[in-house]
Amino acid sequence: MPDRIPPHQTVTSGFPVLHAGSVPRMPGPRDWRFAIRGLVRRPRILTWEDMLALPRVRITADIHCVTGWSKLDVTWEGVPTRAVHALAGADPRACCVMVHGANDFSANLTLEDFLAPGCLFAIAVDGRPLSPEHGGPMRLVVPQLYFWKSAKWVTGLEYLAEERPGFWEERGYHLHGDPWKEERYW
Ligand SMILES: Nc1nc2c(c(=O)[nH]1)N[C@H]1C(S)=C(S)[C@@H](COP(=O)(O)O)O[C@H]1N2
Ligand SMILES: [Mo]
Repeated sequence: MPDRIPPHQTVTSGFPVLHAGSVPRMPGPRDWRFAIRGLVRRPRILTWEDMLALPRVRITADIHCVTGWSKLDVTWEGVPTRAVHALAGADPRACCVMVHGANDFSANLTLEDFLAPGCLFAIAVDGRPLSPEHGGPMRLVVPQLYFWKSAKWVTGLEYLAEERPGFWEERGYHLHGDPWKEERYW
């Protein structure tokens, strides 16, 4: 499958757990919140109920981690990023988003990448609810980029007029992160 595995990646059958810091204790369904702010016409705070009322999709995609492992055919279920985006009414000046996660995590994305087909806020993987280690109750999944962009334990979304580096990007990871171009570090 030479066309399927990006350069210098090795396929694994396991599902490694990787993140900075420790697994946060996330609020339960009654207290969980997701803030949409920045350059939007309708800033808002979504509850878990609000999120679950949005459309759902299921996608199957490959994971490529910048540390060199790839995992093929992972099925994710959740809310398409486009559905969340539609709620906010982005200002035309917004080019980018910062996706925020617990423990001050963040990942920057252009709107084009954030809204690419297959991008979703996942609540389940391979038919089971997301475990806390893998970002439960909800994580972002951006299948076309290295997996560090797929923020776990999401808490919100910020629309920006200029791209700004997120957590790993500030620590030397590439601003974009295309595995096919090996945009690993900069
Ligand atoms: N909140 C948060 N999300 C994060 C990270 C992190 O440190 N904090 N690390 C990223 C990195 S570097 C990787 S490789 C993937 C790992 O996801 P997994 O533990 O489900 O395999 O999560 C990404 N999302
Ligand atoms: Mo990573």
